[in-house]
Amino acid sequence: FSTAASLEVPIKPPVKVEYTQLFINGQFVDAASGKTFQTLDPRTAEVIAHVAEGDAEDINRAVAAARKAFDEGPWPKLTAYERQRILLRFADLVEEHNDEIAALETWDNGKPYEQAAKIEVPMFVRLMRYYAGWADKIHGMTVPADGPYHVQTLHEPIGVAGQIIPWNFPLLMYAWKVGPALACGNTVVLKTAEQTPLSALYVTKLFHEAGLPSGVLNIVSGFGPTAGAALCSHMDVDKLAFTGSTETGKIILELAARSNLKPVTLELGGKSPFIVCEDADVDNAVELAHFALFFNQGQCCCAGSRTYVHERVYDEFVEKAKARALKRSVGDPFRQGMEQGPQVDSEQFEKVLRYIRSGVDSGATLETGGDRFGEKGYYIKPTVFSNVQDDMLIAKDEIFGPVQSILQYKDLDEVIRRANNSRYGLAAGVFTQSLETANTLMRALRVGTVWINCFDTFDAAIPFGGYKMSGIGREKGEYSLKNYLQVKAVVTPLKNPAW
Ligand code: TXE
Repeated sequence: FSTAASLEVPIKPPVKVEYTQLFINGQFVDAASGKTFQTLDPRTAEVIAHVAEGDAEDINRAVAAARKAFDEGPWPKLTAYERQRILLRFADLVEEHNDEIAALETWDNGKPYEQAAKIEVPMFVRLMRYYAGWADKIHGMTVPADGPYHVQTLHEPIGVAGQIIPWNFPLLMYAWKVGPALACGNTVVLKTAEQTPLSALYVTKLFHEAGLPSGVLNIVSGFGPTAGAALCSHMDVDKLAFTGSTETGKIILELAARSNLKPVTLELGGKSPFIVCEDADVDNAVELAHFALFFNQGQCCCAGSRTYVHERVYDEFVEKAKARALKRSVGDPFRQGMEQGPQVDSEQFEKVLRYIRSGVDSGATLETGGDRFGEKGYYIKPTVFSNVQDDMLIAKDEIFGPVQSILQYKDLDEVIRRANNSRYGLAAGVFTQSLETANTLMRALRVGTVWINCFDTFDAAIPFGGYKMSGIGREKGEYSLKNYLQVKAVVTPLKNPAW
């Protein structure tokens, strides 16, 4: 790993924090309670800014603004082309401010600046342009019904969407949620994660510079049990979308059911298998499996966190996976060439270290890592376990950190059974040169995404979501629009009835 000494003097982020208030009805405002909370720099645990802390009263204000913008216009009443142009202008503005936005994201979250600047902000722009493209292509159908009737369907926006996002990809989660909701003509109240409130406020200001009318998109920073729960229980919210833990997903579904039965889409945790087949080129498999797990400090819902390796290549794979982890550059995420920064906060940091201890205690072999990196902040050494068994906690639970668990298998039927034996079903990776093996696995795995000889390929058009306890519904792609549209059937007799 890169030297811990380099962490002592953190690089000054090339951006200032300009916006820390809530954004309601087109304006930055303080929380009704006047309260604020601290957002911390995960490199040092020092305060970056004090951010307005929204709670139920602010959610009420935000929902009222979104309701008015939906019921009285202008948003759903604009032509689809006008909405599209605003989304496109917004994408252009974000592109112009790429580097400041990336710096805010890195500062608040700890992810490598190069990743934020070269992958995530450009992907945000791509997603917004993708959804802008849909805005004027949403239409219903004519339906051939029995009898003398003309039958058509209208695809209408649902209304006010409540959206709750996590901290691992604050900007991309914003784009996945806000993009389809607004393209379909809904209005939105978005609650950001308490760990990472800053980038959403910055881009929402740009959205209004691009011409977004007041009240259409409202941002409430704050905590889950207060602001988040109030949004989920609100009787005037017509739809919920959530990304986060499976535990919180259950609470959200319950709050929706107990209030007004609003429909809910959930994108939850995972424990994705990455299957290295016996014919695999080991060097390439090691590199891809490493990326599949360690990307974004291991804080990905779809991380390839159960690395199943065929017994024929197992020993070689373990040795090379360890060598690759030892080479991973860990350090200040603003430094060039860093592959890994700190975990997002002390809670996640402690959680990952607890799982590492549990791996050791349950008898897995700690090949490398296993401890914090440096003295300050939330850095963790890239960690590799071999000899992991399916019943160990590190093979069952979502660790959400830089901890690779390698398991051995003998044949395809066995690995299919073991890979599917999970409460999760978000994604899977398959590494093989055999088309037949790829096709067998692709059909047998009960997951929402199968990446064959690739991983984390996230195009705007590719749907994403989970089987089983990894979620309900799909985001991105055409499938995501369904979450934000109602279907109205309209039946008209062909002639005026005789009465
Ligand atoms: O998640 P929470 P946390 C997993 C990952 C991680 C674990 C815990 O394993 O270690 O979850 O992370 C809001 N009503 N993922 O505690 O609680 C909260 O404010 C309404 C996987 O951060 O699910 C935040 O905005 N909202 C994941 C959001 O939910 C509530 C990404 C996520 O927080 C709420 C993040 C409540 N009662 C964590 N309680 C993924 N799928 O990518 C919390 N929130």
